[in-house]
Amino acid sequence: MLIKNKSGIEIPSSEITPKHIYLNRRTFMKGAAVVTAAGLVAACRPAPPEGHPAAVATQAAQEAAVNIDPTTGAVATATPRVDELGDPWTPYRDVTNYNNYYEFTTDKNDVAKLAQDFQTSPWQVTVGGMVKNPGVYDIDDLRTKFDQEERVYRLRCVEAWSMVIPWMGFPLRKLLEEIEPTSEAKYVRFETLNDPEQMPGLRSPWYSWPYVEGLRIDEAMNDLAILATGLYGEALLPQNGAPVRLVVPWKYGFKSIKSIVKIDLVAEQPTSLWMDAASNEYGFYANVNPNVNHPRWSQANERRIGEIGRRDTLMFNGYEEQVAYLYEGMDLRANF
Ligand SMILES: Nc1nc2c(c(=O)[nH]1)N[C@H]1C(S)=C(S)[C@@H](COP(=O)(O)O)O[C@H]1N2
Ligand SMILES: [Mo]
Repeated sequence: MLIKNKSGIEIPSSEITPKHIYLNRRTFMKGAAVVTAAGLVAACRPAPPEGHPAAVATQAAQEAAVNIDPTTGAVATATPRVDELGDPWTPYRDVTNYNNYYEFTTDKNDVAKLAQDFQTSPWQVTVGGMVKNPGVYDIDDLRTKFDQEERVYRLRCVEAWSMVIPWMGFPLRKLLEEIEPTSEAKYVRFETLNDPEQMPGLRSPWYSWPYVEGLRIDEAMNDLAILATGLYGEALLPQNGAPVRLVVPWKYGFKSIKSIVKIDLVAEQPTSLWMDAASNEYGFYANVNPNVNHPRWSQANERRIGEIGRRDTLMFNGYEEQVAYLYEGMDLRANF
């Protein structure tokens, strides 16, 4: 059965999961990580019969919740493969095969193929504008100068699907501290490579290329904002924005601009590609907010890739505690 929502978008009823079921699933996944860690230590214990809750839990955990060495079956590390809410990492094949990257194509399932020969080396990022120390950073400088850390973040696309992605990268703040914005600088403006030879999507006349995004300086200084150079412990693939892209997990995915070649500190609020394309639909802030709908669809819930059903969308994508201070006193409906 298809259910039409207010804006006329059809959602199969099978995709709508009651809250208590997904909350249970979440608790289950948390438990599953523990079950497996214990279960595999006692490796000789007889396996529970197939279909038995313990067997299901173990299998689910093996697939999603812990690092298993595929050859020996041993737990490779004790790190559970879940985010801080207990949500499992989205499978690598989904993270690397279901992408938005309009410079290549608007078809999410075709980006990986069209981007496979994209040249990400040599690569330089020009950093300037209102800063004391402008410069050109080679991608290798960015990788070696700044300690790379793993950050497991939810990515919520404005189209109402989401993933959990283990990024590798470093806080954007570290770069800003090095280049020292002057007192006139109020925003950070980012630009993606604009190379029609390599990016067939740039032929589309609907967008004003290059892809541009921006953050207010205090947002850019928040520890959650990172420049990512890898995911799942490996270098980024072209479809995910290689060799370096922004990740701002409390904002809709389109703010997380890919394949950056230019970063400028500026005084005026930058106009992003999406604001330019449809200012009534995409604002500068683009904070994930279940209470403010997109003009054409609800933002109240989302489809987590790899899951059946839908889950409630969380304020600031679940990062309210870390970022709400940035917007105190602001009308989030007007500043959407
Ligand atoms: N340059 C550029 N960056 C981009 C996009 C794009 O089309 N071009 N798409 C954005 C959107 S809409 C989303 S949801 C995320 C998707 O990131 P992923 O494919 O790595 O999951 O990238 C964002 N960054
Ligand atoms: Mo998106």
